[in-house]
Amino acid sequence: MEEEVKVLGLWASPFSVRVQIALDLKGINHTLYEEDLINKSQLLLQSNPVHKKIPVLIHNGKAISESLIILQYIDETWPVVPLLPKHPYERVVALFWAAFIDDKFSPNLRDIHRTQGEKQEKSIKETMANMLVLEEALKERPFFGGESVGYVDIVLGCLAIWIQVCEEIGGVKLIDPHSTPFLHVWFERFRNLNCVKKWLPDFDKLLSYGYMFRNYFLQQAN
Ligand SMILES: N[C@@H](CCC(=O)N[C@@H](CS)C(=O)NCC(=O)O)C(=O)O
Repeated sequence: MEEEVKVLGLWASPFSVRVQIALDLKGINHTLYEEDLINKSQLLLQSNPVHKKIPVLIHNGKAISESLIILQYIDETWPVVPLLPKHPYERVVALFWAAFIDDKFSPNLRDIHRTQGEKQEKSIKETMANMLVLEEALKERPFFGGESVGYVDIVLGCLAIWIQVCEEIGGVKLIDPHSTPFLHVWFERFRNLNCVKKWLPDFDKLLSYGYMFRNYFLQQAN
């Protein structure tokens, strides 16, 4: 049967890029429908009525929301090149780190981008501490998934270009060859994979986009 695979997403969204990379790794072609987040499409509102957020994967007419859940769906639907380990313990360890990245790491990183002054300084400190936690979790392995790229690599790797944007905006080094040497090498390894480099946003383009949204959020906060 001919598969119909649509992604409602946005080039700059790390959550959306996660889905594109996972599909690519599995050798599944998709069509990206770029969303305007200020003026969301009817298709997005109907497909994700609870959160009204991208990404949404629409597979043969069925909609799946939330990037971490979409990655699990992709992994189970197309088991070739597994993302999550089969062993129950290793599997929950990967899910644990993905939850840490989205519940703790990512909100602090986002605040470097969206805030200034004391609030920004606090989020920089917390992000630096979280980077050390992730450095310890990775250790000397080539990937969080072991010898090859896996679930946690995709979850964190898609945020790494945003980490670089936040380094520029916050005037700080977060992925540092001295304080986080394993993460530093890991990110270079990850971004150079064929299934990754064609979907990761261009740094300069993302930086301009980041500054535009930063100004918007700072104005909203006043
Ligand atoms: N937990 C969600 C987060 C997705 C998310 O934050 N999407 C943003 C774009 S990066 C969005 O759609 N924002 C629109 C809005 O909040 O109205 C996931 O992992 O899919």
